[in-house]
Amino acid sequence: GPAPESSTEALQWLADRGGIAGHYINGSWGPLRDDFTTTNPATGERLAGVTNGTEEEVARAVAAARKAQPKWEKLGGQGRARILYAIARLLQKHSRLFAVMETLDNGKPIRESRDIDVPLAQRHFYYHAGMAQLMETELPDRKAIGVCGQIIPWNFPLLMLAWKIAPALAMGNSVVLKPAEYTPLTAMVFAEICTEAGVPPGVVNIVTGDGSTGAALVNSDVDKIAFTGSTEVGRIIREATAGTGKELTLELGGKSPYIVFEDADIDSAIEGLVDAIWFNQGQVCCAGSRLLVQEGIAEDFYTRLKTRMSGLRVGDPLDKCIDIGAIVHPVQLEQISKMVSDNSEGETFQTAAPSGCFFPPTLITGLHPASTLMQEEIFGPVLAATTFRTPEEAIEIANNTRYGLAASVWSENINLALDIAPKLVCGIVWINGTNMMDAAAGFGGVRESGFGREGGWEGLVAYTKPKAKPTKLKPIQA
Ligand code: TXE
Repeated sequence: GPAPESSTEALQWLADRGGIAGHYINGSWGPLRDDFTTTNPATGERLAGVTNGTEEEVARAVAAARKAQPKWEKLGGQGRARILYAIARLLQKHSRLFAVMETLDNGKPIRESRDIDVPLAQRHFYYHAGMAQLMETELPDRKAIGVCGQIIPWNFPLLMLAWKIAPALAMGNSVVLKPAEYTPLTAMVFAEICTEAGVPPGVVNIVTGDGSTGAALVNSDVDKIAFTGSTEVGRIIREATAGTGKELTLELGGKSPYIVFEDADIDSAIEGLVDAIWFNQGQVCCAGSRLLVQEGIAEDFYTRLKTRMSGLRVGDPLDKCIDIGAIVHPVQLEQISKMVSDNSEGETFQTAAPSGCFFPPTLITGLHPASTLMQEEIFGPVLAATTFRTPEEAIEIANNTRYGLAASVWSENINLALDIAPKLVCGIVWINGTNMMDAAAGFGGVRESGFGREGGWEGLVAYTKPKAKPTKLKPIQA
């Protein structure tokens, strides 16, 4: 097959910058300290030192954002659109560097970072460049929120950054973004293209660090917090912001059902599952991690699924033929292994994986809907399966969860699919498809999966606040 993608350019890029990831505040770098290390999970090699942002450093970034925001808002939609377009074009120009850096830092297959993460991030900036002008025409009675604190996870480092920064900037806000501690590197490359794109100093600030830096950002003088990550930390942030007047959006965990009826196109449903649970090693908030198959086809479906699983290649993420790369971090690997080995229920089928920070594609069938593996987010390449008899039972099992992010329904009977979709308690339902995302569609959940939408109209409005305007109604004449 083709040779693995070379890491030379990305490693040189890091070496040229002293091998340290740190803050980008008010358009300049620093301080840069080697407080902890970010590694390549596929090899265990150190990639860079990372600065653990202090309260004082976070405050400095927020102050820079505060100072820059009014002028950025006054620049108007046209002016902001021009800069968002420039960012999108630079994402394209440096797409190889972004893709390789993402794969090195996160462990995801280069095929995915190159064909999915980077193009979608780029599309997000193009889309929001177009939307920047809406403030003046379609949303005249709204204004920017001000300074937005944004905290993102490690599963889609660049894409989550794009989801957060593009709409905020389009609507005239300035931002302080904290990448996840495991994956700060593409945010560094992004900061550099902000300078190149002519983003005014202070409009985009990046502060690196762990949860303590995130907590400092939550407690700082920001006007809004936008968070994507675990439900547990989401709860802490909701408590910390309660009563402060800070706006909040939370995009949290999930345990999304993948429902296959006996009249489904089985080949498509199986290919869909590869995307639903084995894309990005299953480290996807909307992963189709609960398989519900109609009883009559279950045995046949599992047999064909196992054959397909055996064809998935697990290994070096820089190899262009690899389907499944490394788990982001040994701590995460340990968590996945423990959840699977602690479980004594059901029947487990597993393919092979190399030694190191890898986990094989896993299918566990015959689980009770209330079992731990059917209820808890595993956040790994592990599919938990059960069967159902009737559509009513499918709905009941699907909704038997504390989460509510996404769902996928597979049936050739469109009346059945359309009848079921609105009965599923979640933010997104895909019919005969899965994991479809677009900058123009609002993404988000209900229940413990969070609230607020990212992308689309709702995502834009979430970065604005109402502005009082004289009413158009005529006063009542006495
Ligand atoms: O998430 P955290 P972790 C789930 C998944 C995974 C688990 C733990 O099940 O196994 O969460 O992952 C920052 N105040 N998801 O520990 O801790 C942190 O530095 C403010 C689902 O990585 O939630 C990082 O930048 N910020 C998920 C971000 O929060 C804090 C994606 C997310 O980290 C903080 C990732 C605090 N007190 C994990 N503590 C999804 N829904 O997509 C941590 N952070």
